[in-house]
Amino acid sequence: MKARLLLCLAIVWPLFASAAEPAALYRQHCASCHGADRLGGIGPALLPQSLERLRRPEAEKTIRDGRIATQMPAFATTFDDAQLKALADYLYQAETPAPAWSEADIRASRIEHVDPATLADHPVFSADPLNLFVVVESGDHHVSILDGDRLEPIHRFASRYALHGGPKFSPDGRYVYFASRDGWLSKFDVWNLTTVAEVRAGLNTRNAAVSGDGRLVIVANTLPGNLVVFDSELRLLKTIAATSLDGRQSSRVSAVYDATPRKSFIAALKDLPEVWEISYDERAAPIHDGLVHDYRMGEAIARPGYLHPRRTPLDTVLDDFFFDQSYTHVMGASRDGKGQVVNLDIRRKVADLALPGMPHLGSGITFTWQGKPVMASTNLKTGEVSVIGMNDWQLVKTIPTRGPGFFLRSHSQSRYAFVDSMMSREGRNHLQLIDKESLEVVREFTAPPGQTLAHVEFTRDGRYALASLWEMDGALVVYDMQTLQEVKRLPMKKPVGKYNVWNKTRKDEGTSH
Ligand code: DHE
Repeated sequence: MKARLLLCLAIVWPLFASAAEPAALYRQHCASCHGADRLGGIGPALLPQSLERLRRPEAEKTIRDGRIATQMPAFATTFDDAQLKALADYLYQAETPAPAWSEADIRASRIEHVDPATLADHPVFSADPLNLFVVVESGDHHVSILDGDRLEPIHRFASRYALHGGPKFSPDGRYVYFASRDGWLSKFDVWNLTTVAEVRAGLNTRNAAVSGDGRLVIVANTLPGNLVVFDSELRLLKTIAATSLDGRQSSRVSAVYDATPRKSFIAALKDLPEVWEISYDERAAPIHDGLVHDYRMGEAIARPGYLHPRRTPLDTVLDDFFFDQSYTHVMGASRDGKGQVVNLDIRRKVADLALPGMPHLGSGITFTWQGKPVMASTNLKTGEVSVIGMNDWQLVKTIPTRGPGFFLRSHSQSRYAFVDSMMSREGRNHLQLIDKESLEVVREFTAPPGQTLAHVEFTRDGRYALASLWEMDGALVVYDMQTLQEVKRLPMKKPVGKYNVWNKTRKDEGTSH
């Protein structure tokens, strides 16, 4: 009898041990850097939402081998294979209940690195402050500032872990705001080349937007599902929960963008088919928390009110979207490939869009073709660029490309647009040049097989285009847009994106806003 009991214990015990082990391993080896609650510390957050971009084998490799140029050590000799796998499993499991990030947490996280009163009110360098480039280097989580005339770096600094999306500028180009996937919002003073303040707006963030007057910054979060509004010093003004009208269903936020001519932010929700317009026009009703109740009871529907969402119901959710140049229409798409046009004035869908696959739409462009305004977008599933007329929303042309692409980029002064093939199985090493008049691919730039060439931004005059050789020992590759020849290379650590101050603050039609 005793022998049978021991045998049972021998079989069952390892199950208990392995169930308890990963959490204990995490506490012992990971918590000091990544936080006891997995919300991050000097290392990034280790929640399933934060790890969405990291494939399981990559996560295991990182635990085993560490990460070069960071403080993440290698645990190959600390954990055996079973422990390593169990720990990786544990990291991909959601915490229940889901971790919270309250207004008090947001306020407590704010860091003021510099007293703004001590900063110069003019650039501390001689380069044209409106022709600078901000380059996000995800290889070692740094940002470089380039002089756009000399095409040389003038400054480099460490950023938060995993910045994502385009950084957003104040209208005069002096400040730039970065959002990290872990929810950190950083304000950098470009004129003084210094980070001024930071705040953690959420635990998992989609993107950020700056109001047209530069007075407000808004962050769209997926964890918790909300929008968080700050003043330009990153002091919390308001959180807006992304919930249904009756408050019963909550959602993640897909993205938020500024619509300067409307004096509002436009947001879409990932789990609710609604577009929100959040007015920052001070002539709208003042902030008054009671309005939330008024709103829910239907009273405020015709009057959005300052910083209160006005909802436009849709048939399907929007995962991402962008605008026509007048900001009357939102052109959006859902993950299942349903494109639609929403008129923000009459507040309903006015057309379907022929966009196959889910576009990385924030990277769509608009231009004039044969006297007509058109939009163009890649999509993440098929190798083609769709060009659609914005008068009748009909497909003008489908341009076949090397493979599914992420980014489309042009400039109002250039007849060309660049498209990559980042999602192609055959290779991500081609950038193709589309002639905006003939709507044909007219040229190709190629990196060695196995490398990635993607994401372009033009200088303020459209004369040069800077592309990313998206490798750890990568580079910015500069093309002369008159001769279409490579003229320069600047070494960079996986430069994911670059943003020209002039193009962004003037909202050039060829770039993202
Ligand atoms: Fe992005 C912008 C969504 C994956 C690099 N990406 C954006 C924006 C959105 C978005 C909504 C616009 C935000 C803005 O600028 O305000 N991205 C998504 C996704 O839904 C998707 C497919 C899955 C996800 O994990 O979120 C996704 N994005 C990626 C990547 O895998 C990329 C290539 C590498 C990375 O850094 O994660 C990537 N996204 C970028 C970049 C921009 C961006 C470089 C800014 C483009 C610009 O020129 O403005």
